[in-house]
Amino acid sequence: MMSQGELDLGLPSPEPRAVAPGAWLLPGWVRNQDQALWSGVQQVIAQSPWRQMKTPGGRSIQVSMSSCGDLGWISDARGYRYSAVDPMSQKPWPAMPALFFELVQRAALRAGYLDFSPDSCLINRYRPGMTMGMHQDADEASDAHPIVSLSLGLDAAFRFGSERRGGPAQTLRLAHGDAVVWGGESRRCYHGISRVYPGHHPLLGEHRINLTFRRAGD
Ligand code: MD3
Ligand code: FE
Repeated sequence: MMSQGELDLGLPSPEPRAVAPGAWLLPGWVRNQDQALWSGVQQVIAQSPWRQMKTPGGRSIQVSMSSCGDLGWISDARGYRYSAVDPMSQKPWPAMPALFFELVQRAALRAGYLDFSPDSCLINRYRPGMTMGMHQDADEASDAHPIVSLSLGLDAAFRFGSERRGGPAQTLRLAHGDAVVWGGESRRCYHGISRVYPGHHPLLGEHRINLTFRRAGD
């Protein structure tokens, strides 16, 4: 029985699968909320549209991006950083939908991270053929907090290595509805997307969408 006032998110509670020290895969964690998540993404995109940002070196990033929450990750000629305003509109990013926060905080809790409160959600959109090169996430104020990622749509091959560039790496296939919590020792490991599998997803069509939640500010 649910107690009064409790929200039934219909969550499956899969056993977390250890993928690296401090990192946990929660298979299908958000599969039952996929439509609500997608409508949340569309609401964000209505205010802060998909865009292809430029690297500091002037190349166009293939993956289309947007953000919600207090801080959004941006890249331009001046570098990589978090910004409180969307450079396209000069206005604050859309608020993070309460459902996003809830699902992700619960995922972190399930993986053993007790007080994760993300202030940033980067939304990445891939098509088959797009990749994201191996990199570290190092633009956040502190690495004490985990990062939580949610995958929707087409499957992807996710590569993760060690804290050293070019060290040994493993591949994890991420599917629609999967959550991954990256904390502790895994927080600074190199990672990237080596492949998005072609196909047609009933909700997302020819796309993979990844939502990455971080505590970027203090
Ligand atoms: C492991 N995005 O936006 S999410 C990124 O699927 C990014 O769009 C990928 O890497 C994507 O920076 C991967 C999973 C992820 C995110 C951050 C991590 C894994 C991580 C940070 C440290 C270790
Ligand atoms: Fe990353």
